[in-house]
Amino acid sequence: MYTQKTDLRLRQRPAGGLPALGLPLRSAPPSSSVAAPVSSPLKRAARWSEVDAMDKSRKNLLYLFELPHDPISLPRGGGKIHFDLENDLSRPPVVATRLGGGVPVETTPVPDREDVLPQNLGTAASVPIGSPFSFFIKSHRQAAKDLCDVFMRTKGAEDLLQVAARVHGQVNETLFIYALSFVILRKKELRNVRLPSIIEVFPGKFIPQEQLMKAQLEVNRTDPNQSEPVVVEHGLEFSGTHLKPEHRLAYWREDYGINAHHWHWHLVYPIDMGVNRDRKGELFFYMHQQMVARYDMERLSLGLPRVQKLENWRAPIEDGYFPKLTVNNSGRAWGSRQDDTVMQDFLRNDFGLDFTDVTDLEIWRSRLFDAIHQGFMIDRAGKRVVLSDDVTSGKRGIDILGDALEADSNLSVNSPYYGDLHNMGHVLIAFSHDPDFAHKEEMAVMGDTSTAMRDPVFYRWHKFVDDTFQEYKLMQRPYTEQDLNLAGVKIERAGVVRNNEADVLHTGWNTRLFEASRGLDFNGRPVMVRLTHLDHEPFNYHLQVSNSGRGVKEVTVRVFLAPKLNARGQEMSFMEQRILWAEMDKFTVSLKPGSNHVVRSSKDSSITNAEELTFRDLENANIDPASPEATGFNFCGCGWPQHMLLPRGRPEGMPFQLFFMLTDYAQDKVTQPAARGCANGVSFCGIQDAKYPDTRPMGFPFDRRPPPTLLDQPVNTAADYARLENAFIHEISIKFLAERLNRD
Ligand code: CUO
Repeated sequence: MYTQKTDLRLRQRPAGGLPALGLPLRSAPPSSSVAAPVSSPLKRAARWSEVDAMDKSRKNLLYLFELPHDPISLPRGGGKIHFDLENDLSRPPVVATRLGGGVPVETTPVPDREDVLPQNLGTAASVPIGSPFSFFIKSHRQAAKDLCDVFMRTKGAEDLLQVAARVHGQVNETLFIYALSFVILRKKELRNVRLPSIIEVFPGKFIPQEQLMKAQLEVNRTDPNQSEPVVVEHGLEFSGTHLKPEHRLAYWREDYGINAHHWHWHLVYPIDMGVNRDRKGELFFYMHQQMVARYDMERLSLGLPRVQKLENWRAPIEDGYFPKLTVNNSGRAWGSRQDDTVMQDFLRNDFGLDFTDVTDLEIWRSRLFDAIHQGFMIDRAGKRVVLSDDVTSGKRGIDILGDALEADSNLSVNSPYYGDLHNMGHVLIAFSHDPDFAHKEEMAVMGDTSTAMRDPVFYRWHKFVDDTFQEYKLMQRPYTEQDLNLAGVKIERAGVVRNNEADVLHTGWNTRLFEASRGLDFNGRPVMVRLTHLDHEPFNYHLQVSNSGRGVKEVTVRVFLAPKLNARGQEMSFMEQRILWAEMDKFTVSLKPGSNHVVRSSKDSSITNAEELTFRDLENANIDPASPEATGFNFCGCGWPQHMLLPRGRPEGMPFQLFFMLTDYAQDKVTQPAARGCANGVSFCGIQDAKYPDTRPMGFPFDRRPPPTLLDQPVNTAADYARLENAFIHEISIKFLAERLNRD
């Protein structure tokens, strides 16, 4: 139900957590200690006005993310910001009425320029405005590349602002936001610019049409001069009823944070964009494997069996999905899929994509499996490319396989031969309701990285993808005692503490406000949406570690979580539990000789992103990037949402196991220059412009089958790894408190 409220507090930030952050992050004043020619007051003033102008341009970039479906000349920032386009024939008359309402308006003139004429944008305009954009579709990727190239050619914030403002309205809205985000993340001079949450940019991709309509009706009903926002609620009903068992997980699949994370991940690890980040193919495997593991933990919490891979592409897909979302602001709906729909050959002519048959997917799969079992791929010259994770230089096999399976056609060792399996799987599923365009239906949510995780079939598809990677991983030799052991350090005890209580963690419902009126126009009125989501009470890991050496020892602490019991209520073998282990944290500590007490907050997890940044956060903050408190902000929105760090568990408590392992940091360490910026959620997102900061294969030590024996005894369960002194396994309970969660 919608209600009108005046309470506009966004969710409270955790104590000692991050203060508001935003645009512009002010450049530090020129340091007096730097030897520089003495400048006159006039010159100094000129320099400061340049700095101010740069800040203003950076700040105004934020407003290019507002109202992506509306003309750029429509006022933004609550009516305070206006882009005034020279020779803008499309300028709507409504602009005039919205300006000059007593609010001081900051106008940015946008002159006409040649380089943004349609003929200079390559294929960027080929994706229709008002329709979905899919990074899984090759022609759309090309359009994105062409637009990113135009934006990348700009020089500085002001130039990008001018070019982007002129391109706005000429290209597909999602494509525009994608390209703008891509460039901001990659241009050095824009390193301090932060992206607003994708939820506020495209509320229609996160909030069902019904709620948005309620907000519009409420806006229409109330006094137009009222400045208080309309607030609508969304949750926990989400997209279906519990008649279907799968709907019990809708709160998880439709969570705003995991979908925003997935959008961001594909933005920072794009394919076919000429981006070759360190271990990109391997991270594609690992990040998606971990998402499936977390989905399985949630399923087991609800008494549902683990997800089944989608491997027979000729059989009906049992579960349909009806997203109830709209593609644009004219109410066009995303495609939906009935129960028992069968994947079919892709025969649409509206995407500039070659027709692709289910048989093509089957052939690519078969070739990939041949490569996995033979231990090599064949490159375009017919040469063997060996697949092995035991390499001393060059790419690991998992990385090569990831590039070929995802696939990145520039990085795949043989793109015509190994094809485009994972991407085209998304596409065939996303169009299975209208594969030949007979019904003129839109793409379904599986086609968009910010919506795909809503659909139950996403996990079945990715379970198949992961099983293919696991087939490869099981071909690798098991780790030896030497690989797993670390002499001289011993975990004496380890566990978790929440609010002075040991080993019992709490989950439940919390809410979060987003400003829907930043992305959609509600007659210029503010509209907030209150989303209900899973959350947990923060906790600390405690480890008692002894170092028997004479010197300080630097170690990597690896922390994993998995359910103790399977869906039948039985304890799991090592192999059954192996790919259920979810990484919770990974960090480095220096152990002094003797006894050490290590405490680590759950808020500092190596997989999580602190919080989605709203437009308000970005507008209100003003932080010097050189200040110590700014270091916490050096991220770019990638990372698993902190509120989804724990699986929900059960009301009566559910047994989980924590697994801790210490490894030698001297061996794990990656030598690289200190990186600034975009360095949180590193286990899932890496570090921008730097190598992935851990030399071990991702998922170590659970990425391979165990050795038959360890310390002369058989290995049957994960607890057998804990025979090593540098490892520890510990049982905890996770209790689901629903509305009774302590939200302080
Ligand atoms: Cu992220 Cu299939 O790669 O969704």
